[in-house]
This record gives sequence, structure tokens and C-alpha cells, in this order.
Amino acid sequence: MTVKIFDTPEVQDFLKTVSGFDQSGGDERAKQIMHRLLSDLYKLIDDFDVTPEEYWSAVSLLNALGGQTQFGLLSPGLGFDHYLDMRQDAIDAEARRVGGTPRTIEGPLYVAGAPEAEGFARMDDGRDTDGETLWLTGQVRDVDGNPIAGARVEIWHADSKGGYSFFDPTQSEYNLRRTIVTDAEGRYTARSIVPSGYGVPEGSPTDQVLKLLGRHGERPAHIHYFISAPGHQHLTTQINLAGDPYTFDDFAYATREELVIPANRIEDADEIARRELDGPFSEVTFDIVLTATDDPELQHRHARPRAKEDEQDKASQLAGTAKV
Ligand code: MBD
Ligand code: FE
Repeated sequence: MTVKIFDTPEVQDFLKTVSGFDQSGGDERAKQIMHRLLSDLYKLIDDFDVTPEEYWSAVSLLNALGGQTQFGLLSPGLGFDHYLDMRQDAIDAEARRVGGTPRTIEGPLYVAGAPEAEGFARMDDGRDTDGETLWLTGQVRDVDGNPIAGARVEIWHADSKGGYSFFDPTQSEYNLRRTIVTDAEGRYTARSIVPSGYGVPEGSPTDQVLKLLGRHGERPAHIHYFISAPGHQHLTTQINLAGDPYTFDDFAYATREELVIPANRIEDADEIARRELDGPFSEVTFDIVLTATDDPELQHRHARPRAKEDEQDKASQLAGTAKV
């Protein structure tokens, strides 16, 4: 087929009309962005001779994604979350906010309001007996190496089956989710369990898209962090446990070399006794360096719909999350 109509005045005028260019109301930036988006899609339909069957199957897939609030899950799979990080890295480099621990994506499975503790928290409820004990510790410092006392270290991760509390209703409330405030030496310590990797639900709309691309939906075992302290830039990051088959094959593209951390297996009886455990455990040390900033906006996480983030706005809470 050789039909090409995109460049005709009729189509070009139609795009302006559809984008509200002849209307006085609405939002100017929204109009500009919609015009570009629609133009790119109209052109794609023309260039690839997209058939009505293909178009309507795409509409159906989008409806399925929305119905299961999975745009927040497909988004990292299509690299948007990592792309936003790459842009933020470039913005930080230009502003010379450098030398800190690298950021990496938040993901769709954060839940606001986890219990807070000073210095130490136990994160697991003791019910996941398949999960080996994890001793997770580190120091928060500034770029000159000074410890930051009173920093807020928020940690969340999956259980031994790769499931996250709240999204997995079989887990107890806030299981594997805590905020730990660093002690006088800037240290935080958590007792938890070693997480497993996460896999996109089999047969879900997100899985269907990935399969079309010949890709998998697996993430390596990882642990999410938000770290903040007055006078410093808020950091969203994760560590990936070394040695997982997906450490360097993450469907969400969150792996960064500096964030791959080995878990040390400790079998020494004295060490086990010192931590009041009854068997071998894994220890992970993750120190965090925050860059300085006076800009109050940069000291907090950016706005995004998050589960339980804003009790006033329940309807949109889950918009950035995923039913999994
Ligand atoms: C996760 O646990 C996650 O961190 C991301 C980015 C996507 C899906 C599940
Ligand atoms: Fe995750």
C-alpha cells in the first residue's frame, strides 16, 4: 500500500483542530504536547500502514493496562523511568550537584506511611520462614565524608516470593517497609529477610506488551531507598544484590554498577549469637552519599501518585502504582 496522507493540508489542519489550537480555553502546554503526540502517532499510522484491526487491538490493550492500573508497571519496562533518571542526572551534572550515590528509579510499589524507628528497625514480621535473615546497614554521609545524623532512610522490598506488602494482601500491613532515622554517627541498621526478584504477572497486559517485544518481565533481587536530610538533595535509589541472574538483565533498567552490592553470608557462631539469631544470615552494607543543596524543592521527593501518600485523594492514589 502506498497511501500517504499525513503531509496533506487537510490532515495538518485537522491535527490543529483536534489539539484545540482554535479554542481560547484549555492549557497551552497541554495543547502543544498533544499536538506533537498526535502528529507523531498519525504519521506512524501512515508510515506503517497501520490497519484498523491493529489500531483497535492497541486501544483494547491500553484499556486492559488502565483497568489494572499497570501503566506504572509498563512505564519502567519501556524505559521511561530510567530515561527520566538520565535527564535528572544531566540536570544535576549541569548544576554541579555531583559526587553523591547514584539515583535509580522508584518503581510503582512504594506505600507511604511506613513505621519509623531511630537507628535500628526490624522490617519483617517473622512469618516468611523461607526468607533468610538479612542484616542491612550503612552510613549516610555528605560528599566531604562527614556523617549525617538524623537523615531519614526509608526502605522497602519484596518478600521471598517477590511480593510487596499492600499489593500482596497476604502480607501484614507495612511488612518489609520502614523509615529509619540515622543515629549520631549517621548509621542505619535493619534486620529483615533477603528479598527475591520480582516478575511481572504472567499473562497481564504488561506481560503481553513485553512478549510482543521478545522480552521478559523479571527484576533481580533489589531493595528500594528514599534518603533525605535537611540541606541535602533527596535521593531515590535501589541496591541490586550481586549474583542474581537478572542483576544485569533487569526489565526495569534500574541496575547501576555502583548499586550492585554483594550479600556476605555469615556462618560464624559468635556473629550469629551477637545478633540473637539461630542460624546463618546475610549481611549487606550500603553507605549513602548525599549532595548538598539549599533548594527546598530538591530536598523532598518529587510529586507522584503513591499508595497512601495523600489520604485526601484516594481516587488517584493508585494511579502511579500497579495491581500485581
Ligand atoms: C518492582 O518491584 C519494581 O521495583 C519495579 C521498578 C517494577 C516492578 C516491580
Ligand atoms: Fe521493586
